[in-house]
Amino acid sequence: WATYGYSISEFEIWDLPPAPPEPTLGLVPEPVSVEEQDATPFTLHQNTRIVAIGDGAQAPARYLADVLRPSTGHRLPVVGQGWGPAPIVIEVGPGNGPDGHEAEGYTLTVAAKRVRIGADTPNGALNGVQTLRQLFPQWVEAGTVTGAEWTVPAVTITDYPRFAHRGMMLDVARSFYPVSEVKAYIDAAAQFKVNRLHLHLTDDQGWRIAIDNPRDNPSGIDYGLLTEVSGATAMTYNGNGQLMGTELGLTGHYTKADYAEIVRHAGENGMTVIPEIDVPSHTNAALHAIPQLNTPGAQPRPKPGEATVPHNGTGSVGYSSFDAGSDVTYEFVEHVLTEIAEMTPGPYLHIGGDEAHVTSHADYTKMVDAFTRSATSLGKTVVGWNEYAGTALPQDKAVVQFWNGNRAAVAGAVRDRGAKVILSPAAHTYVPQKQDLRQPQGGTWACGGACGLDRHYNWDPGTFIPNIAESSVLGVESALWGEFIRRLGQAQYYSFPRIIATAEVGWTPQAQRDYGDFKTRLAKVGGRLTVQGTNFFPTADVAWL
Ligand code: TNX
Repeated sequence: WATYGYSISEFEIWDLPPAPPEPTLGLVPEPVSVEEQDATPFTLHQNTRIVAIGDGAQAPARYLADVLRPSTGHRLPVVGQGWGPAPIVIEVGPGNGPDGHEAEGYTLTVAAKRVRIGADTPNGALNGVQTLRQLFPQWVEAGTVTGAEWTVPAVTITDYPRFAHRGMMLDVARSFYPVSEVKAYIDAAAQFKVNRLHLHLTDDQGWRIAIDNPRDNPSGIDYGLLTEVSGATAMTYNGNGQLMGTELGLTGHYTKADYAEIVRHAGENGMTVIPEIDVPSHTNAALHAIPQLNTPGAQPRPKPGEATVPHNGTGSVGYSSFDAGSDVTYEFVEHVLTEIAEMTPGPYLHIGGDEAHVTSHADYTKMVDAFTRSATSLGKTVVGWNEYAGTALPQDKAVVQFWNGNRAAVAGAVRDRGAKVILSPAAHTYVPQKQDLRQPQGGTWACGGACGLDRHYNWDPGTFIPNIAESSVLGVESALWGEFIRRLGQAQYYSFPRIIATAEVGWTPQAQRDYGDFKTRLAKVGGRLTVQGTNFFPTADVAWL
């Protein structure tokens, strides 16, 4: 065969049908322990009941019913004790979940005549619900009644997360996402047990959250201008010349009721909302809207009333700064953080602190220290990007979110200040970095080329920052920045399936993780995403079913 210049084996590979997929339950993230039983599967029937036992079992039970009803067409009543034949039982309360993993652990047993989810907490039970959901045929994700046989294989599962924080960040500042799109983004990620929603609410190009005026308002600031002026702006064009701005309706803001609705919907999906007010840089939108924030003599940039932001409508960063020498800066940030703290039930306040390229180090430290004190005195745990790691963080009460740069400084904050760490390393979690060079938008700086699914999967959060204990790592977070990406469909096309990899990185024990195995399970998940209408990039090295 040497004469023909190719080998027979190569030739044969082209002629063979694709290898049959390996049998897999298709569970993602991979649970800690799964035992498949050689037994009769459970079948969901027209008269199956969902039995909720214990305080807090109602919500996960209703969540399951909401998932199963549209496609099965069954009534699936959620009832209390006293069940009929072959029920699905969800039991919440002390001793029902795996010991030592009370916060989010669960057990799931499926037998011919009974399904049982046991957990200590409602969020643990919800995790069990998400696993059970993946054990149904993919048609369960359909929005209309579908004639499938609703069987679930007999299994015994014990499961809990490696890390408490499995987050996703959505940049709603560069381009606005209406509440309905935020909810859909939540829904798609929640099925993979993502449990934190970090909202990047403010940046140079827009201010997305309503702030009321305080009673005591020394500088006479009209906080309503934040959303009136800078809720009406957005990025105009991205670095690739793609239209991003007002013309596409990508402006807007959340009223307090909108924000409360996002918090409620997130909570229903087991997610805590982490609001970010990015200061002291990334503040052009605030400077634009509030004249008093500008250094005396300086022009508010750009002028109020302009529909888009001509000053740097593209993607550059770090060109704006608050004035460290002005009292208005501190008065403003204190009030904004007070309002955000009031409307946020979760324990965190994110103050940004990234890329202050035009702020002197002294000014940066002075401002960030004051903002940290404000957040802390409001009873919240302050979070900031890793640039703030060297500032006066409160002892044992601060969180540093790493994205790029100095890992030793993060280790220093852990050692000296007892800080905890969220990991969003750009090469492993940044959604707007292209996952394949065929993706038209997005950047390539983090990986010197595409940041493929393998890059998002193959890393260990436990050892990523040298010289810190794994117990100092809260977890991982995927980050969807908005300079290239806008609207739900595109957001999903760039985040999926890599966000699923991040979910597994945060959940599954390191020793159990294997990229090849992940891809086999993910191939099956692709069908579910398609049926439910979640957009995703069909990664080339996954044999999508
Ligand atoms: C840096 S990552 C930023 C963002 C950009 C992102 C992507 C971080 C903390 N700040 O302002 O959107 O790069 O270009």
